[in-house]
Amino acid sequence: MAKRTYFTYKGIHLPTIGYAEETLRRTENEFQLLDDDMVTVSYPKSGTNWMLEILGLIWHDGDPSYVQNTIMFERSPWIETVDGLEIALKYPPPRFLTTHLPFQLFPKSFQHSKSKIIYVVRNPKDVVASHYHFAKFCDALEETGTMEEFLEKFLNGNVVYGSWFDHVKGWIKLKDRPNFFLISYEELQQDLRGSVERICHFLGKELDSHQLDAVVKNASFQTMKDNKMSNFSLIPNMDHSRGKFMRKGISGDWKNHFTVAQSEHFDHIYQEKLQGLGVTFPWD
Ligand code: PPS
Repeated sequence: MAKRTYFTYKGIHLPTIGYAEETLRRTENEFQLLDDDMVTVSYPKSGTNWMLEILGLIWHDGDPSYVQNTIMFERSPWIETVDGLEIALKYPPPRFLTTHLPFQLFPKSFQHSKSKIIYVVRNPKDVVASHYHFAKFCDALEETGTMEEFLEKFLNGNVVYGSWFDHVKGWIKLKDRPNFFLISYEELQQDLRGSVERICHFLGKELDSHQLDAVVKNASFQTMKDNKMSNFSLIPNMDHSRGKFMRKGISGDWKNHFTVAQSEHFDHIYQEKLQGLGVTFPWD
């Protein structure tokens, strides 16, 4: 296997596999967002693909055949990746798009568009645990080292897509805009049906109670785990014998990985960095 490396674009680390400076430049400066675009935005490992499954199901009235027959990066391409940008450019509107980009690298055309943003956020400690395991088998990601070493890198923003704190702070600034919808992984877990109803409302899509039930059933962890179009088993550059993308799908797994001292250190930095954010998350 080739040595895993990142390059840096405007201060943000990104994998050399699947990404290129020229694509990032085009995405930021040339890509035209359309008023009817629906963009899922998240920091990696926050429940992005869960949201894509939910959106694909909502858009097809709960019928799972679309998400079972179309791979997730075709359903909702990542606009900052080399292949994703090309798919997005050929996508007939209305488009579902995805990105992990921090706000400052998002397409500038957003300023003049009414495109809808769904921002998915997750307890950063669970993001750490999820990334730590994902990096063991995803060849695009750098080796994490020990949990202690990875934690320091994460807290310093020295990881892929940069600082979690800056990502959240950058995007949360949009929280009062009518085309911005904030939802957490934890809310999806606590009340998936209610969350789906809220997402439908935001998208202006009405579903009857049977259709809602079908979305909830088909977006469950187990159903997604069995869906090869969503469970990453068809994605290249991954050694699936070393781990699974659909790993645990729970909240609080960080407790199995952090020491008490690591958790306290994390809390200290978290409070310092997110002071005055004006938003309370389910894990706060
Ligand atoms: S990525 O690689 O950045 O796009 O990953 P992302 O999709 O953002 O996040 C992956 C984590 O989401 C979990 N997941 C789910 N949890 C509950 N229910 C469903 N349906 C679901 N689908 C995905 C997935 O298991 C990863 O979390 P961990 O903690 O590693 O299990």
